[in-house]
Amino acid sequence: MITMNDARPIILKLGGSAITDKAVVASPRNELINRMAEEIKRADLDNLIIVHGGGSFGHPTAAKYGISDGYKEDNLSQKFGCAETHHMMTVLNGIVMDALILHEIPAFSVAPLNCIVTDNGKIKMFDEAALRAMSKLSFTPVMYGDAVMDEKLGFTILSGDQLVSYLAVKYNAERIIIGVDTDGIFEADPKTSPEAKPIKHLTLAELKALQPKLGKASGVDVTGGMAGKIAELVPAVEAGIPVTVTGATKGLSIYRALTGQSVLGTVIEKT
Ligand code: IP8
Repeated sequence: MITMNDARPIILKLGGSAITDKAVVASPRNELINRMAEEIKRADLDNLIIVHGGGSFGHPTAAKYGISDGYKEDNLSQKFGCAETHHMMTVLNGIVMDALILHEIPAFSVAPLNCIVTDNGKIKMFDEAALRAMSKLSFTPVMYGDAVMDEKLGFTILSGDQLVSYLAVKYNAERIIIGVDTDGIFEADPKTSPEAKPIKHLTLAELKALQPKLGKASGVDVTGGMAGKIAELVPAVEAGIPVTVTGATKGLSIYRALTGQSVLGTVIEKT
């Protein structure tokens, strides 16, 4: 008999700012991606779902063709741009998958374009059969922010953060870990305000109050930088799922966060 894994999942987001150089189009941070894969392997979890962001692969193409705003009638170049955006994401996903497979993690790539349809930017339909079957056998599904088909807009961009929040609520995740290129959330954007102080803990109410002050992302970002990320995470926090935002680019934060140890960064909880 096959043993089924029904543990609550841990959802790990590898932020686009951590896995790519957002200042240069289509530039993966290979060494960092490999280090993250090493940390994920070391944590040795059998209930992990990974989602990664678009960074300098997805965002520049999506911005160039206005993909988030949807299909403008008879705009052939925009259709090409939508296809190119998805393709760029599959290229980045391939690089992430290379690292995971190299580290002998039983990871399967699951393209959101092929199993999700949104309605005005929000996930409406998710064909979860494959993901559920993978998780039951303790494979690690790897999804990503993607260009997806949308019932109202024709197509749009689904952010990795909306996906993280959606999956967390749907599968009652144990927790969410967001790996970024700063040590968590700061009182203001630390890249433009170096004196900004890091925040260790946020309640949902504090998070909502802070949101307008958070920075837009550095580089091109069609899904709204840290403020956009936080807005997408609210439903998961409301559902009682704790979120840890930590630096993925140095130390062993990903490993430590995955194994439930304290990390430099911000913990967001409902109360
Ligand atoms: O980096 C957006 O995902 P995110 C993906 O998680 C694309 O916001 C295609 C721009």
